[in-house]
Formats: sequence, structure tokens, C-alpha cells
Amino acid sequence: MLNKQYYVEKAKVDRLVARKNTKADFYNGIYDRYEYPVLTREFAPVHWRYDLDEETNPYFMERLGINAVMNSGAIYLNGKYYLVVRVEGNDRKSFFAVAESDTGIDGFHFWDYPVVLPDTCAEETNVYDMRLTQHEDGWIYGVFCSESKDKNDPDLSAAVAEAGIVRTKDLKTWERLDNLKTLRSPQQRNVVLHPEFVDGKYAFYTRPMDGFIETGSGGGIGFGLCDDITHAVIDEEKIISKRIYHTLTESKNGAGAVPIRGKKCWINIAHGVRNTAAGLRYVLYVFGTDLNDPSKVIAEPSGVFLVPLGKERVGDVSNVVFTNGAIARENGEVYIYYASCDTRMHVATTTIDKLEDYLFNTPQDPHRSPDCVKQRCELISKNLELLKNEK
Ligand code: M1P
Repeated sequence: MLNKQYYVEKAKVDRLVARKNTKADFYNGIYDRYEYPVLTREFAPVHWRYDLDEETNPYFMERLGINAVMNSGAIYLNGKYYLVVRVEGNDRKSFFAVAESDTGIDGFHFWDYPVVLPDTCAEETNVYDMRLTQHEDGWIYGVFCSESKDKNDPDLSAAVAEAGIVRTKDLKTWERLDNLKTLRSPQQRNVVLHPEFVDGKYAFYTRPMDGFIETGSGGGIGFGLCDDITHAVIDEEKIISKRIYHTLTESKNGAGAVPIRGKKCWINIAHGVRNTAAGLRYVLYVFGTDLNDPSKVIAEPSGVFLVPLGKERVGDVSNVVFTNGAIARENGEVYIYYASCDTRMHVATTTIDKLEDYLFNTPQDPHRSPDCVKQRCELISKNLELLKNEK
């Protein structure tokens, strides 16, 4: 018999899904933020977490809890906004689940079952952070981190990160392809597939790393081409967005959402990491690449694009924002989905025009305090002149 507590808990989930989201009182002219997260662990269906049968669960105890919903790939299909969410169970293992919405800012609800990926790698322990690429070849690709224990290292925590690749047409049936091989980098995370062929080949953004956490000699976000997506191998990785001393990418960086085709450039929303006394701080930054050569950076505005603010600053891994999904609509609207603190999902909305204005008209980082002061004084004196003439 069904335990009646089910209805109480289900009503809580239903209320969250029905809650309208409104723009927050935040302004920077670049994007809007929203009052509420678009997904939290409380959105997870009750039937994912509880055994509903009174006989086998007399206390209506949570049997398989959900710890977090975060880093989500995003896609717009047949009039709906879809997130392929990284869901982390109470057992620390992540899996993917589809949540859909009619508006892109609220109403996200999970499908009944999580994504069941073909289980082709016996040694794979964890999967996370899927980027969804609607490729011009007609497939929707999901590229994600496939993590296994490093059997050659006796350290209990030593692990290997590779890029797993799946493809689908409907987000329901998934075909698993070979993991990406990068011949010069032992580890890969934050790999993203470009949506168009480049020189007739599949193009990947990579993030070469020496270790599982430390990028070591890995100099930043790489770019490489491969002929066969079903057995993807990249020989050369050209570093296109570098790690730079005393910037937000000093410790590491990584590609985020699948690049968006703008009018002037490919819009790349990435994350940069620096170390602090409070641990690593993850923020988002944006760069633009040539429409004809996505490996060539042509716009590099200075500094952070989006940082964790207020309640977003605290969670399982505090001081983190991370994106691996954005949706650009045909009318130019852009929905940037970002997670805060590896805990919950948010949205920020903007337009392609605004992002390109930001990319090409935000000053570049002069890399030294005296030059930053000069840059700011120029802005101040121009503004004071304007204000004087207004009087
Ligand atoms: O905890 C913050 C993020 O850490 C990793 O990102 P990176 O590989 O750049 O360090 C990822 O594991 C990501 O999932 C996580 O959000």
C-alpha cells in the first residue's frame, strides 16, 4: 500500500516546479540574474528517493537520497528547454537526468527515469558534466567526464579523467562511442565538441592536465581536430585560452558551454580558477573566437563575467560557479545555465548582441596595477566631462 506521506512530499516538489521565477534586483547591463535557482536537490522526484510502499518502508525513510543537482548541459528542442543535469546521489556517484521546461527560467521538472548510458567501460566509477552539442552532422553529442581509479598509482585518491562521448537524437536513446584519446595529454576534463566541422573535421575544446586535479604543464583550454568521431583521437592540442599569472585563470581554466555562433565571433563562456586562502575560487569568463577559425581568439575582455553572489557562494564546494550549458534562441536570446558551489542550478539571461558588445567593448586586462589605474582614470575623466556638460 502507498504510504500517505508520499502526497505530502510530492506536493513540496510540485510547489517548487510551479514557482514562478522573476528577475532579481541585480544590474550590470550584461545579463539578468534570477530570484530562485532553476533546480535544487529538492526538485528530485519523490519516487527517485523513497520506497513508497508502506510495507517495505513503514517509516517512509529516504532510501536513495539526492545530494546535489549541478553542472548541466543544455539544449532547446521542439519548443522546450532541456537540461541534462549532473545529479549526485548521497553515495557521491553522479549520473545524468533530463529536466525540461517551457520557459527556460522556471518549471524545470525531471523525467521519470534518469539517463541510462550504455555501460561500456568496466573501470569507469563516475560520470559528470555533460556538454550537449547539436552538431551539423545531425546528431546531438554528449561529451562528459569519465572518471576511473588510477590503477598505476597506489594513492587511494589517484584517478584518471577522460572524455566520454555519447550521441542521441531524442535525449532518450544514447549510443556510446569510444572515449576521446589525446595523444599528448594523460588526462582530460571539460572537453567540449564544437557544433560545426572545422576543415571538414570534428573540433574539440580540450583541457590538457598532468594530474586529476592539477593541470600541471597543461597551459589552458586547448583546441584539436579529429577525423572520426566514433574513435576520436587528437594528436595536436593548440592552447587557445591560456592560464596567466595574476588573472582569474592562474590555477586553471576550462571550456564551459558549447560556443555560441554570434554575428562577429564564436562566443565562449568558460571557467577560470585561482587559489586563495579559502581554497580554489571558480568564476566564469568569456572570450570570442574567429567565425572562420574557432582556434583564433579575437576578443578577450578583462576580468570576470559572472561570480558567485550571496547565497550562491555557499554549498558543497563553496566559492564556485561553473557552466557547461547555454541555449541561444533564433531571436538572439541567450540562457546561460550555471551551477553554484557544486550544489544547485541557476540561469542568467542575455542576448547575443549584449554578449558581443561585452566582448568587443570591455577593455582588455592590462596585467599590471599601474596600467589598470590608468585605464580606470581614462573612464572616470571621460564620464566627469560628460557629467559636467550635462549641468
Ligand atoms: O568543484 C568545482 C569543479 O571542479 C572541476 O572543474 P575543473 O576540472 O576545472 O577543476 C569539475 O570536477 C567540476 O565538476 C566542478 O564543478
